[in-house]
Amino acid sequence: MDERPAAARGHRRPVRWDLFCRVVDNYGDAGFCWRLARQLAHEHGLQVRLWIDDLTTLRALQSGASAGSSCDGVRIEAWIDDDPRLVAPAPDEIADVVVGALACTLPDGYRAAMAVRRPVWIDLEYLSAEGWVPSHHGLPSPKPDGLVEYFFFPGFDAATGGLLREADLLARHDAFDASARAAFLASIGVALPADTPLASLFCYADAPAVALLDAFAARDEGWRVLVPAGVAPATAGHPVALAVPFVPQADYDRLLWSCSLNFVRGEESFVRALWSQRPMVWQAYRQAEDAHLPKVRAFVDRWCASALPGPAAAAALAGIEAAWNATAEAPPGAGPASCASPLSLPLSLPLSLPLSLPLSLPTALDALIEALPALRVAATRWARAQAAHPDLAARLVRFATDKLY
Ligand code: TRH
Repeated sequence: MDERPAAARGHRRPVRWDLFCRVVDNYGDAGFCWRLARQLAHEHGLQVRLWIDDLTTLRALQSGASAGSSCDGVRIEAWIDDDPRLVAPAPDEIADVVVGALACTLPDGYRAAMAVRRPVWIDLEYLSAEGWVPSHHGLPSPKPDGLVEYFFFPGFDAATGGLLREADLLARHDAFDASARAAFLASIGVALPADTPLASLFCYADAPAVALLDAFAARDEGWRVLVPAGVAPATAGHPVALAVPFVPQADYDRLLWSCSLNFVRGEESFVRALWSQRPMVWQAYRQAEDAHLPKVRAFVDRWCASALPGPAAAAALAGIEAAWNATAEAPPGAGPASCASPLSLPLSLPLSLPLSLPLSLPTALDALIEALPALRVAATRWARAQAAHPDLAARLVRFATDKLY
């Protein structure tokens, strides 16, 4: 492949980008789009409009975000169906690149005007570590009016769209020293001896959060678990829990870096936890018929195959992922927070834990804590190696430039 910049390859540069975001629920849609929009503006010098249908959710992540204003280099627009700029835009109001984030459907009027303007049109999909992703990434979907929509899949290897990562992320991580950590923790109201083992908890309402905190409490290291406001309300008052504010998105990395273990969920916090170089446990967004479990399995397999934590730590990660993502309807005989559907591991790994049997959450947590040193080394190895590859925003810009008509 010709690796020269687009201009050197004689391509014109797509400068105006429209990013459409429908907030289905939670924070992930807005969080992913906001991070991408800022990066396209900051690092690629693009003119980005973020059309979003739920500004309240965006404001939880970025204070001051309001419709019709510029924030952090991005023009924020309220996606309102009867906005004349969406109902009947002039062709030259259509951007050079139009991104329907997370498979959202574009507004009809805007979509009709695209037939004249002929922008690059990208359906930016959900992240998955599953094996089918590389063969679907970049596929065209030709339309009757001659436009082509391209599927762009985030992912974990070179044949996918990659993962979002700001250019300075690892440098900011490395500069986050003990005094920066103490200052950050103080800013969110955490005043504890510096050697207190800390975890953070971001999970869905159906996670066995109280059982997890009970399992931490049963250990003797004095673990404390930071629980952002609005997350796992049933843990309020638990002796291990420490209530902290739901921090702005720009501070969430610092929360992850302050802990030696992070529980995350969805896709956006999951990717940030991967870059945090700390061991983490992921709760996938639950789907009908347990369709999320193959995603968890694929992630564990892929991560262990590239991070190389060693067999015992890999087994510990698989065990906690299985226990934490188990469905509420456990099989007869299994405890409430046990592994209903054991996850597979790469066949090359000799297992040290009996993963064919359901693991209780306390057993899985004990094994995980034992494995933390190995997982931390592996997490750092994984992040350093991955950071050598272009991130999602860079791959997206390159992809769009190559597809210009
Ligand atoms: O909020 P989520 O559960 O979002 C989910 C997923 O994206 C899922 O795939 C999608 O289909 C569903 O929504 C509709 O989890 P996620 O993706 O981790 O997004 C959380 C965002 O919130 C992320 O940008 C980090 C941010 N965050 C903060 O900014 N401050 C905080 O204190 C916390 C806990 C999170």
